[in-house]
Amino acid sequence: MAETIFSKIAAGEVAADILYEDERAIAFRDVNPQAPVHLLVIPRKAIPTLNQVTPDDASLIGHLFLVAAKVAAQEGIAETGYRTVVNCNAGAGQTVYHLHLHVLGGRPMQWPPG
Ligand code: IU
Repeated sequence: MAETIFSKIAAGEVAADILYEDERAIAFRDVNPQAPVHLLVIPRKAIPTLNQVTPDDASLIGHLFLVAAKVAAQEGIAETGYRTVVNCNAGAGQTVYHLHLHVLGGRPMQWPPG
């Protein structure tokens, strides 16, 4: 599978502003934030998009959401509210083909998203 910038961050080969990491996931600040708080939660496992997630990944995907909630609380946005987003493929705006969960907060969110 093609290496991405996120697999390099996961391997420690590229620096990122990391807020949390464990054996399965890493959370770091997005370099081009779309909200006052904009974090990304990625699995260490290189999965290109949500379409390649299998039933064997179910626990991992749940873990990503637990990490998202943890870092949202750390950043002080848990109570006011935040949004989690997974863009799947180009039509949804995916640009990095390593599965990631966006965590956005610190401002009012609009619905529907653009
Ligand atoms: P997307 O869902 O694939 O569009 O999200 C990719 C995100 O990764 C996007 O918000 C970028 O700003 C962010 N990002 C990053 O944080 N660090 C990087 O080195 C690169 C992209 I390339």
